[in-house]
Amino acid sequence: MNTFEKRLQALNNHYESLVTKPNQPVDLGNGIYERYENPVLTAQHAPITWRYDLNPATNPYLMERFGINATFNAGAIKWKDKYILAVRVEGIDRKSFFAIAESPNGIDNFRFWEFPINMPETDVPDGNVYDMRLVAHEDGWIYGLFCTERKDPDAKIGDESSAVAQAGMARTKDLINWERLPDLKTPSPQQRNVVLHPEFVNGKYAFYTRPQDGFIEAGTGGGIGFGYADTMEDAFVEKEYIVDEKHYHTVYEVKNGQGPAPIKTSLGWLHLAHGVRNTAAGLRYVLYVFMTDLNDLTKVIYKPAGYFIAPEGIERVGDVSNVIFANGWILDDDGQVFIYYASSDTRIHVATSTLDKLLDYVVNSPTDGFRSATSVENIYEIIKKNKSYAQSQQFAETL
Ligand code: M1P
Repeated sequence: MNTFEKRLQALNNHYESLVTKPNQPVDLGNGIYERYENPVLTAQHAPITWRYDLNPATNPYLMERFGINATFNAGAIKWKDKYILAVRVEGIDRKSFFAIAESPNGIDNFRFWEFPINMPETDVPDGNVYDMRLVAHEDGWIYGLFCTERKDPDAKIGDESSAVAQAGMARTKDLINWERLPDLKTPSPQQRNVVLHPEFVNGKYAFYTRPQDGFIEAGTGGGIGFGYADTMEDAFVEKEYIVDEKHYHTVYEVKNGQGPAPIKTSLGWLHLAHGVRNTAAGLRYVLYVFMTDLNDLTKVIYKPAGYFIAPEGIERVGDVSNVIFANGWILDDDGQVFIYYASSDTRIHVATSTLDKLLDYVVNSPTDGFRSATSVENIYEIIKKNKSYAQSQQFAETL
């Protein structure tokens, strides 16, 4: 075996052991969901055939020709019995694109399909595309809504950072061939985290939006918005109703955004969202959960205080540290829920729970009273209930 062949064998062995590594739940957890030992996808999961020219004549040193920097923020769907992620893959050139990865069980053995998604463009080419939400709509299409970012045409000379973010939209029947639709039009100068509601609402398509003034700053915008459009072929949301606002001294004081499309339950629509607060160390992104009314989709009926998932351990470190972001979850027929969350814009993890547990969490967790005193009251409530339960048990023993 020559040097090229030896290196190729080593690369293949390393790759196979990485993608087939079993994943196990870790420690006690909080009873609401379980975290897992390993991320489900990392940059190293990108296929060798994407990264290397495997011809010894044209790549005698078997060098990486196209480096992958990160895999994160994935849309998710159960499709043909497979757990499918539409992954934000970021090259070392900083451009993101989408690629489908599938797993037989949702917690390990994720493998990318042979080719990344070849997403068609509109007349205005995308500078960067990311964070796809996959939705199987009741109209029969699978939609992918994502952020399309382009250089701000009004940026001052020399400003090579300012950008405009809008909601790109595409649809597919096979997750391979995509029909690009015009970008969503809304009253807001910028949009990110736009998500399609899976059902028609009064015969219209419905969208979760995130109006914002600037590329980073929500400004006078912010909050999770909601609006309707007559068609997907030229979708225009005329008015955005704010469903869930930013709020002072919470985990979503700077901005927030809808995660994946909400899950319909007997009690209401279950939402997963991200909230952002400011700290001396920069922005901190966490996930939170809330529920909206089955009949009035703009009405929040349950909302536990604080975060649902925050970065822990190695999750806290990455390209954009202290970030947890999720735009994909899957509800299985048996009630298992797979939450795909990315840490620090670098890698993807799974947390598992059940619909029953998530409903218990969203209904029975204390709400935010927005003051330290109300948080103490919430603890007092729990302690008092525990004392009265303990007394009732002692009483029962004396009978
Ligand atoms: O870097 C953290 C996240 O920042 C953005 O989220 P938001 O739109 O709420 O500011 C997105 O670019 C997201 O991809 C990224 O993970």
